[in-house]
Amino acid sequence: QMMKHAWDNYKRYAWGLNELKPISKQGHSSNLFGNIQGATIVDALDTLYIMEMKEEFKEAKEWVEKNLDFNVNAEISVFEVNIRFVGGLLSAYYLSGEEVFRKKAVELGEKLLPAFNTPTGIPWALLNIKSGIGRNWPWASGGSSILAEFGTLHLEFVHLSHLSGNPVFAEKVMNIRKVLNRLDKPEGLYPNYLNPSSGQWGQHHVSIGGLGDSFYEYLLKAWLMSDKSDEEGKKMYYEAVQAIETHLIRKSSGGLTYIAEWKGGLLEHKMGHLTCFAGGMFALGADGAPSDKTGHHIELGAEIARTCHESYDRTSMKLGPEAFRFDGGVEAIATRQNEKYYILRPEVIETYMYMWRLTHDPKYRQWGWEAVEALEKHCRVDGGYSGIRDVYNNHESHDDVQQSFFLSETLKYLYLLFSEDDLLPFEHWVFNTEAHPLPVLHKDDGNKEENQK
Ligand code: DMJ
Repeated sequence: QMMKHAWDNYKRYAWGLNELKPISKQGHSSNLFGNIQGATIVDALDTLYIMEMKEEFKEAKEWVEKNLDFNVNAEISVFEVNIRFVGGLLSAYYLSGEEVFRKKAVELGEKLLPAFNTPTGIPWALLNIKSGIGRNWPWASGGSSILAEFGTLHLEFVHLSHLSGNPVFAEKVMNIRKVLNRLDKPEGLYPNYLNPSSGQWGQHHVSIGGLGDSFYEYLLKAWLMSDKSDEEGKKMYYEAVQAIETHLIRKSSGGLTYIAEWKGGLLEHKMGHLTCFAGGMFALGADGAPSDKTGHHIELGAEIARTCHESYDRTSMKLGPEAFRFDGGVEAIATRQNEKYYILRPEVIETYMYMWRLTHDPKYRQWGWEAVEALEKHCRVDGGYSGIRDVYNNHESHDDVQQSFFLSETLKYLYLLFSEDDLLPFEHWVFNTEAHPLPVLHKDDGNKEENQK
């Protein structure tokens, strides 16, 4: 019903546009997608499919067939378009088998290729998909590309090669690894900034939240998606986690485990909402950890889940802030006004879903239900769902945006949290960072296809 409310209102007030403004009841355009349109439709396709909302899926598919157009003069974020559009189309294809989604995914993948035309092959952050000219965010350290952006293309690009028969996509992302493996890493950590021309790190800032997060997620998932044959991805993941544990993970005096940020060797005792995905990641990776560490990685996941739940529980609205701190006498609380907002993000619920699947401890469903109640009470409005400006206030000030990831991630992870484990089982599916499920490429898949021919 939550999905229906979000979808129906998007359809009523913003159909074909990127996102919905649920208070002003009109479309919302974000410059992340240039003038590519329909972000909510593409992001929501697989959620509609999984929830068996057949009519809605059909109308979404028809829109994609008739209107999704990449021949536009648009400067886009390579990362955002990849995780939401390429990822959304790939999942829709694998779930439904409808050829249109495969075709559109490959077409869009080809449009993204000029982003890799840099001296090192580390892609630009921004690309004009008509001219093929790329550049980086003007705010990024010394013209650098961002770790979480160029490090979050791997899963989708491996599938693009698999589905198109063209190795170029996989080659591009394998080269990113090669560049990273040639570089010295400070204390074994990966800085968030890398210059695509010189191939050198920018500022030595390290984060498992914004600017770093999904790079680590994709190392683990690349290994899982390869049916555990990508040994390089596996090694890079477990070595990175080791360095994160040593240098970034700390325990507060009140006993809460958190992941701090690292700035040139100094710790900032702050954890972002985005960082909360790491609980699920640690638990998902527990199985592949050295045998004496399996329980430890699950435990780490459980501790991060608990800390992130506290960040929700310590607000008036029971929804978590964008960032919370462990200094100046506070624990798991936002202290700065500009960190008190909640924009319908999924990461905490994502971690509950992984923890539930991997432990079946009922508290994760209880915590998920608390989030449902809070969303219904504070974010649901007549025209859809809106983010909140200050979760510590007793009165809602809505930000008037229904983010597309609310439909692709937050609602999907909630649905999975309350479903049986055999809906998208982990042995066969990995979720991209926008919660789009991609099938594990089993080692004998190639032979199977050969045999079928
Ligand atoms: C989503 O687009 C993805 O989850 C991404 O990895 C991080 N930010 C948003 C959700 O918060």
